[in-house]
Amino acid sequence: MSAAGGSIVSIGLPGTFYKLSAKENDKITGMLRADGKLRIPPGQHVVKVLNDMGGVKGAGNVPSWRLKIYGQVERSLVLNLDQLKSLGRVSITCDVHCVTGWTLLDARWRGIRLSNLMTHAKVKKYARFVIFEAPEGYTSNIPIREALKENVILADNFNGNPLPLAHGAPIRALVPDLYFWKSAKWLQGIKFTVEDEPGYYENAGYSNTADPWTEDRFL
Ligand SMILES: Nc1nc2c(c(=O)[nH]1)N[C@H]1C(S)=C(S)[C@@H](COP(=O)(O)O)O[C@H]1N2
Ligand SMILES: [Mo]
Repeated sequence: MSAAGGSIVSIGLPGTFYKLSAKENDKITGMLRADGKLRIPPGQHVVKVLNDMGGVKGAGNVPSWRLKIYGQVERSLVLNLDQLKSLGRVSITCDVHCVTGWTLLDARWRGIRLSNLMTHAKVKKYARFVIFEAPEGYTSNIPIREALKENVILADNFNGNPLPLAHGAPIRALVPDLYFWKSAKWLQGIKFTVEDEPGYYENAGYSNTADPWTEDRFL
């Protein structure tokens, strides 16, 4: 499969996958992150561009876009894009890992920290899960402890440009340390719950916990 300058790998999903050469990949394999985890989780290979993995799109950055925050919160919110951004934006650089096997290193994102929004909405102490809601019933679920991590944001900007429609404009969830299906594109709502609510992929045979470092891919 390897060729000079990288090989092209099709995995039966939209897009073409420009893989690093084996030599380039080897250089990174074995490197550790600041938290001691492997830079490339087991069974993953590095790609050079963020692939468009499809999904049912929202309307993009239109004036009528709103984000609804509800469930186990003291203060339910319906925010437009300016209101959401006015909570304060951060820049993060992170790696993302798709369960189909690709890893994109050093992706640069800007957005609003989910923990910041949670403070603003006064999430109740007994809430345990966050449910991301997207068009046509696509949802994904993460535990509150994951949601509170500094690298979990609602992203509006990717590599210095407004988030493209294909990647979830105007806002997508970004949960870098779980498989990428948890990072719901075209975000419309965030619901806080006591009980877990497995989402689209979690109900389709994928793992609920989705930890790339234990290859926690399937149920
Ligand atoms: N709303 C929505 N979000 C989604 C999906 C989807 O189908 N719909 N696919 C998920 C999957 S499986 C992956 S791997 C990533 C892909 O994001 P990308 O297309 O920006 O690479 O988005 C996730 N978020
Ligand atoms: Mo995916």
